[in-house]
Amino acid sequence: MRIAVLGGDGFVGWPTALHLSNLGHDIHIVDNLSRRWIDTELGVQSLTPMDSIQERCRIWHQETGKRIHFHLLNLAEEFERLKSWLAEMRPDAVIHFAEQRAAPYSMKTDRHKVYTVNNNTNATHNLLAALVETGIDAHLVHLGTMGVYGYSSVGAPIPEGYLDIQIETPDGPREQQVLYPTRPGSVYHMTKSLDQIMFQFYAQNDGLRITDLHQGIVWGTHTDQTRRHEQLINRFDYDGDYGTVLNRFLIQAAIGHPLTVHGTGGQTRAFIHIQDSVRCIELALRDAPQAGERVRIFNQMTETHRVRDLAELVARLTDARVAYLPNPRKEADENDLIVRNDQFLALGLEPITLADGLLTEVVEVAKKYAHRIDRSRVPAVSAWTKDIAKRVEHDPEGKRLRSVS
Ligand code: USQ
Repeated sequence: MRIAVLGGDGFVGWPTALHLSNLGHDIHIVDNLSRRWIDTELGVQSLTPMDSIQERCRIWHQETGKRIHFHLLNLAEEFERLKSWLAEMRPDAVIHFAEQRAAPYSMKTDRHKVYTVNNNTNATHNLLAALVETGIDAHLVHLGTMGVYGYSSVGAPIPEGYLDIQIETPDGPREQQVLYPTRPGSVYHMTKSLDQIMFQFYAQNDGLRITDLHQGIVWGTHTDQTRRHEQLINRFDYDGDYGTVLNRFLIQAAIGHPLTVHGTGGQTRAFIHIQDSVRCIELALRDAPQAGERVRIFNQMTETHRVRDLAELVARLTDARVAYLPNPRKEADENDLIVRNDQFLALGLEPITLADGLLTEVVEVAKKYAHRIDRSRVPAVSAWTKDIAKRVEHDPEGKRLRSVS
């Protein structure tokens, strides 16, 4: 298949492009390199040394003889170019990762909120409108998030996208399936909730064939392909905005930084290893819906864990210290989470779990590149509201206190 990977320079996009190229697909990465610009804005860099996208593609060709093509294009702002590009390339499938994906970044300031909404909703809508206009019958696979469901304890398993409901009508009760009510916890998560409505409309109105993957928190860094050459290495974020919780704990442990648990650490979240993430995308691609079918929704996760349990697990493995900090986010202190993921299991996914020994691999990677870490960028300081901002901990290591004593 000819596959367009939109956002193929990112944390999940890059290993997905490699995985699918390895399987023999003709891969075209479309990216505006915004993630690299955001690193510059924030004054941080990936823990792992990441080459330019052109160099990465060159090394892949040198290693495998396969080509990955790169196209510089801004999906959210260059609608006409997107349309002509699609008309020329006519992909069989489009994988859409091209969105700003960090909740803390989306909550930093009003400017970051506006950027995230403009970028994410325009990117998605431009893509949908361009597919209709060019008449391309590509299977669109979108990277959504488990966060669209919200994290309040409901006491029942979260279904895969749709909720069975019963409504009272004058003729008696009637069964219906509706999109699971969304309850986003950040501006970023809100944009993914808006995406769901756009997908529903375009599938119903224009017969677009769409799969939405509600992904949990990705952990790990290497996949079978990124391991093949030092210069194919994946990016790996540790900073307070882009680093995600389990990867952050593992990196913090590697550099002797206290593990930064927000609040009581009672938040339960869904997780998936990066290797399973790329495998799920392959499985979803093979199982395309027909035109006229409703949006197919998968929960792309393999296990759930409480944040403090993860911190304690990492602390046991590495002798790290756990620091319970004021939570910069507005979220439930404690929640339960049970999630259905039957569809991927039925398609043959064999989940990699935390028990599989890969936690120490991440610590080893972090130790190798520890010299690239700026410790001052480790604390998570983006606050969800102005009131919360007053209590954010900028100094979990207590350096300021030590310097005056
Ligand atoms: N947390 C800590 N300490 C930290 C960092 C985070 O306790 O140092 C807590 C947060 O308060 C939160 C939980 O860990 O309760 C998860 O935070 P996260 O940064 O790992 O994940 P999140 O902001 O939800 O976003 C990430 C990805 C996003 C993806 C989402 C999947 O950045 O792109 O959509 O995970 S999910 O969480 O299932 O919605």
